[in-house]
Amino acid sequence: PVSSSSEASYKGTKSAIDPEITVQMIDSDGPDMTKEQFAFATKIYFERCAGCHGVLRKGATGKPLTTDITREKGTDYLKTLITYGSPAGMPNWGTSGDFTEAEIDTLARFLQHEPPTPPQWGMVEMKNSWKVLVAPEDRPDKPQHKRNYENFFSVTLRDSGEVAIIDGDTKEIFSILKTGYAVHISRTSASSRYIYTIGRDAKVDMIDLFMNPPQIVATIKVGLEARSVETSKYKGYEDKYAIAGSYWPPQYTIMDGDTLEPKRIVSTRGMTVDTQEYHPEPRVAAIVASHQHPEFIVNIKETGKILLVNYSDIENLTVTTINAARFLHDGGWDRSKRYFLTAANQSDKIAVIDSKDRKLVSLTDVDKIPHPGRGANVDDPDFGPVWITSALGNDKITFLSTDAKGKNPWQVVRTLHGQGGGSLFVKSHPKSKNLWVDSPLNPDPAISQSVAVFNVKDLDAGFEVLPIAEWADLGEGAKRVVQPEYNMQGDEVWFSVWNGKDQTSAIVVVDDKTRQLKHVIKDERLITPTGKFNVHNTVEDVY
Ligand code: DHE
Repeated sequence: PVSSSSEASYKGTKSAIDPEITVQMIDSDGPDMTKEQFAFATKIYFERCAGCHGVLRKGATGKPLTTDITREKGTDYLKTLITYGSPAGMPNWGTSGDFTEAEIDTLARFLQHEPPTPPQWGMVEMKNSWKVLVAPEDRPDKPQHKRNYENFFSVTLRDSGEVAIIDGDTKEIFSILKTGYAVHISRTSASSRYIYTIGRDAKVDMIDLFMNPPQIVATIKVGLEARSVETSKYKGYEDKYAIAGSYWPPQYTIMDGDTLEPKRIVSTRGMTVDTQEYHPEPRVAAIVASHQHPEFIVNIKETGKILLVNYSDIENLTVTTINAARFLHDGGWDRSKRYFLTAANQSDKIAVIDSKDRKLVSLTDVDKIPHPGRGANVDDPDFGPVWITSALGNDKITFLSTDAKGKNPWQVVRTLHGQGGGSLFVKSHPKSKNLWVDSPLNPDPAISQSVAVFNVKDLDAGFEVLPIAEWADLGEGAKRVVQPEYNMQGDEVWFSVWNGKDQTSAIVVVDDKTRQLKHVIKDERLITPTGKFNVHNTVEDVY
């Protein structure tokens, strides 16, 4: 159901790591190659392969490619695999025309050499990259504008490495700020005042929404490659800390919430949850802030462990390690904000963590490659409170009961069929009866350019399809409709219409009650909008 090219483009985003800074060794045990060929292959590997196979080739969504394996397989076998791909999800880089035969030969040889290793990134590198642009004492003590900043949206402009701060009340772009490379997500401080963004290049930027217009007040690089950032939300620790998780080096960094001064860097290297083998590159995936304790909940992808990092005393850091399953990716809270539900996407499981008692309460089986984003919480007419995920690998929308005292807590109580596979995000709101399901990676443009909406009160009635991209009226391009996000009031849903870098993109605002088009935000500065994070909903974990 998902074309390998769209899935590969999703998983295999070009790495932010500059191949030139890696330690390269052409050792004598691998097949012959020149220095130039080795450098070329390193570059291609980081651009196209590392996302799935890992920088050190230990494997994640893609199979391990360590030299003990690749040397046994040999050059011819590897060339065939790279050329034709595999049903397991390996793209057909040769027959697709992406690489020539000679390039594939170079890659096959390269894989039989030890992997080039990017440098580590510790306190010295962090401090060198850290800048406080406006010191806390020089910042305004109240908003310098009349806008309702709790209803701002921080919008990822992926391919320009920027975020747009859009006023949810007026739909005006208030500010566009240069952030990290292929910036990924935004999270808000507990007070709603600051937005923290993370680039794929591990650059964290801190934006002050009191300023007119909002500006970046501090910045730091916490590694070479990253996806997640979060802030402390527990009572008494509002705005005190920020945390960022890195893919490379595999580590998380706790920073001062006001200035991003790095305080504590913790490596995630260690043993996998199941076979208990050493993994040199366990990447940090989703991070959420606990509401039950002064803790961050940190998903470690390759080891399949969930860490509860207690920030009440960062000099004597307490970390509870919960064994879950490989390969942890994204997740969110149930409506009580006590249980964290997160996808172990290659194991096809949802892990459920009780953040109060600090333990795993369920590892629930679901269908191929769950991908919830933060998920959606609704009241099912038959089963009460449920948390919902859609999937990359099939059209199923899976409901897990979150009624901890009910009959089937954490079990799958309902499965609906949506438009098709290639879904990334679902969304609802406590004030809404709608459940929205996107499908941006579906190979059929009619499906990737529209969205399905279910009536929560009448789930058997099936879904309505809204032609979001058509409403945006953009002309040429892929125009993938991605990531529903509500406004603060819960009466509008915003969608990104994600087009190519040189094409026109838009944000489409739908009236939640009538499901009619309300507004299109079209502006040449809106380059490749993807994720949108409403300040109020992000602070309060409303989804
Ligand atoms: Fe994401 C969340 C990683 C590709 C849009 N993405 C996340 C999170 C992780 C992650 C770990 C959870 C962060 C958290 O909650 O703390 N994403 C990755 C990848 O590793 C991957 C597969 C490939 C890559 O190389 O980056 C990847 N992601 C994408 C995209 O191609 C998307 C669709 C477009 C884009 O902007 O790059 C994309 N990811 C998003 C969005 C969220 C996200 C919008 C937050 C969803 C939310 O509602 O919380």
